[in-house]
Amino acid sequence: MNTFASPTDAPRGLRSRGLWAALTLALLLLPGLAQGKPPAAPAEPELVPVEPPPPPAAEPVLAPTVKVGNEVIPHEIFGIFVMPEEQRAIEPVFERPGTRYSVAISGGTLTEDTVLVGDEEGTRWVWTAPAEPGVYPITLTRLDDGAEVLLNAFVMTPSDEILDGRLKGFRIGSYPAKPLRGRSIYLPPRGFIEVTAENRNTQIAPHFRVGEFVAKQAGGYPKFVVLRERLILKLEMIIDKLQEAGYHANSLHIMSGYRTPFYNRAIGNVQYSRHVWGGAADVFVDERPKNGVMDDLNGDGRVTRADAAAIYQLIDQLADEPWYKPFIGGLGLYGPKPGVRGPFIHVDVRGYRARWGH
Ligand SMILES: [Ca+2]
Ligand SMILES: [Zn+2]
Repeated sequence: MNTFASPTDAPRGLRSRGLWAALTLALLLLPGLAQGKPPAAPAEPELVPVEPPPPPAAEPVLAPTVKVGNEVIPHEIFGIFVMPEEQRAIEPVFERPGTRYSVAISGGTLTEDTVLVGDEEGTRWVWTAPAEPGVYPITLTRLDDGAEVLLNAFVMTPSDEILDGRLKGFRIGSYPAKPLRGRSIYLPPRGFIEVTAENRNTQIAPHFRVGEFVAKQAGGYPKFVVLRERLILKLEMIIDKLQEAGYHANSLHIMSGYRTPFYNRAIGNVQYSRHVWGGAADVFVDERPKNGVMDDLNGDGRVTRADAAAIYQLIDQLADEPWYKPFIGGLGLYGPKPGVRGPFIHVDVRGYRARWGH
């Protein structure tokens, strides 16, 4: 029938007339069809040489998953935060036994150990950070296929260099002397990541750069931040889950990441906010359009509290998953303040469940 079909842009009347003529012709030529008999076998299709089908798209080469210290890092680029001369074990995990790797460092020292992975021998490295603060990239390469993990290791500035509440002139303020309910996650940080005009765009995850987490307080570089690796892992996981759920989210806008005690007090926030310990972020999706406020995630034509609730619910639903355990923490829902800001959610990795605003 295709051969009789009119161009689809023909006026409707013309098209139907063409179709009608074709049907009439078919009935005249194929009386068997009109009488309900099976139609004659169609002629052999003409054999034309065909191009061989294209090979299936090559499987993307997945970066090795590595465990660094206590964190499992399923990303090809990530930031780690250590004190001067602190040691961190680096170990490929969930990999085929017998897989071989090489590790390249740009500072500090590296030792290599043989460890048992199941019945097979695997390798574990221990990196000792240099004494001098700065960024020291570490590359782990899987020798079979050349797939790499880049760890941007930040050696932090020790907190004992704070003088009168300032680090190199940047206002930190003072941390509460007593940790909240004696919990160690509320002890003053041991060190601070120095963020400069040169290193602020250093990636600490596929979707995040270190400079995005700097407190929005006055003053130039250098600035300092405190960040927990697990928070960054959680933010990446949230992007994954948003995409799995079908939302258009290739990033999360960090509205507020780290807050110095000085800044946190200035904005009148509670003293024991997880932002002050680098374990919290206030985020929203800002891509369509990129305009500084949350997108219309749920597609109802408006940007409201319901758009933040979409992210909130998605994260809340993960709470019972066994793999989610390391990410347990606080989750807060905030509606828009017209003329001030749009809706957003707060997430943190405090280690125990907290919910508000929903
Ligand atoms: Ca909406
Ligand atoms: Zn927050």
